[in-house]
Amino acid sequence: MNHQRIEVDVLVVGSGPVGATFARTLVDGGRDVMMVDAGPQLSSRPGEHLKNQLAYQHSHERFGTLIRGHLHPLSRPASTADLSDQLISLEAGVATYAVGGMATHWTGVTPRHHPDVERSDAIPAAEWDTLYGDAEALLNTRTDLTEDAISHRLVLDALAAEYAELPGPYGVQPLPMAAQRRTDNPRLVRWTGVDTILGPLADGGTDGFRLHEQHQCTRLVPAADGSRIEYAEIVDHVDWRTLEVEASTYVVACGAVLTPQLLHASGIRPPSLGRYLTEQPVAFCQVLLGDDLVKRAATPIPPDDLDPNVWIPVSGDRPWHCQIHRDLPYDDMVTDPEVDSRLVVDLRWFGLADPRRENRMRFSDTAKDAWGMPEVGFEFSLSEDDRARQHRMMADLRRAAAALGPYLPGSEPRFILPTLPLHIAGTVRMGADPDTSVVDPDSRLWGVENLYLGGNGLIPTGTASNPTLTSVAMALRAAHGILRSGNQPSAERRAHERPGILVPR
Ligand code: KBG
Repeated sequence: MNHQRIEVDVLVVGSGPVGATFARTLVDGGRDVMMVDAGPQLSSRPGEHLKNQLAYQHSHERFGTLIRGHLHPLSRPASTADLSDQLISLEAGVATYAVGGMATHWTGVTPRHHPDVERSDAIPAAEWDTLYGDAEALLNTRTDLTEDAISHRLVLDALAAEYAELPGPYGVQPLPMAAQRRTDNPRLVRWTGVDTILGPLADGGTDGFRLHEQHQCTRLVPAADGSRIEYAEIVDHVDWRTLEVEASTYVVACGAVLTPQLLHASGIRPPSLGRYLTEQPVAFCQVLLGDDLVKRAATPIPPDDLDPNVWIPVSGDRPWHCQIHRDLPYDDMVTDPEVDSRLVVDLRWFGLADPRRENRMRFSDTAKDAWGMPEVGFEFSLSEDDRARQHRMMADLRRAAAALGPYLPGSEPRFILPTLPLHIAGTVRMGADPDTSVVDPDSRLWGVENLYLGGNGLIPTGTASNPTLTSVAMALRAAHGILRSGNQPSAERRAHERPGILVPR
């Protein structure tokens, strides 16, 4: 195998929405950026949403079959024998290895997190509005995607009447979606992918930016005193060679599981690495819109009507996120050809689990996964408080369903064991205390002056809403911080930090 040494300003590991946010911001700020992804590029424009292809626009089933092949198991499946009483299990967690990461197939649901119930105070409260606004612009988040769809209107009105007591900002409303109707053909939707975030960088030919598919970062090599990263080892699976990439700044944004895995593999093991893990329990059912409801529409629902996208946000005494839409079928679902799919609606309620230190990932020092990286496992349970909340959430799901119509036979209310939602967070959490967090409020790893992390793993709080918008907002803040700081840690910061997170290899 050949070896080659490369120098860049910034190395970004991981090309999902968060890695792309760093890349775009840093290139726009004049930095020379190399972005690598272990997975392949699946579309001609890098990281495009695969549902933009006509073949998948109008069939959840066909699209589900396609992306199932892109979901790689993260750990060896545990016996399911003892899972009957669990609202959630992580053993079936999956990751996407592809340029664009999960944005090659995501639902695009991009709500802001509730300021008190969900948001972290690691970032000053006054900054969130601007950060969210910028993140929404980058992701092309909007609330008008399905405004003229008939079933959308029916669902919106029926639920607004049912939940009339909810105050304005927390009442029934359109779901914020990172997607837009095409203007050249409004029957089609352009879903936001990483190509959207990269903007002109996705067209190629931009000085100062290169993106390499099938380039796997296997190790960050720290200096002997652990204070900085000296280079990164990248295995190029296309030309079968190893690159040593020397950068002034390293950004690792390869998901809430693979990011701590890479740190562990590199001997970088702060005390909270992989701990305080959270995931969202999901209550789910499907209904058939009731006859009385459908009769309220002035015209019949056309066969190619877009699906509804309706939201009831998290609020103080309702710590769960509600989305009423259509999405990929779960593994246990079989489509009944006799059912009129225009009338089927999914109700997905996402719950919140409090961060607890004992909920964690484990890394093996002997067993390797398919990528030659330390095999991961999970220890995760819900507290009594978490469980009580989820059962209240389930009762609320039934309330909403009753306002829409009968349950689709076989799809009655139940808790979903993941693979999805895949909203694992907290594993490299942000905070003000190096004992209980992995990165500081600038997203910089405590004690390592040139290593920044990004992604859902940084979210330190229990959350119920989809995390991508928040992670992109946090990445924007971090990237602007890198540009401002010139990446020189202050004497004050150095004094606050302690060495010792580096485990000798
Ligand atoms: O419905 C989606 C949801 O929007 C999401 O964010 C999560 O990742 O997966 C759900 C199930 O497919």
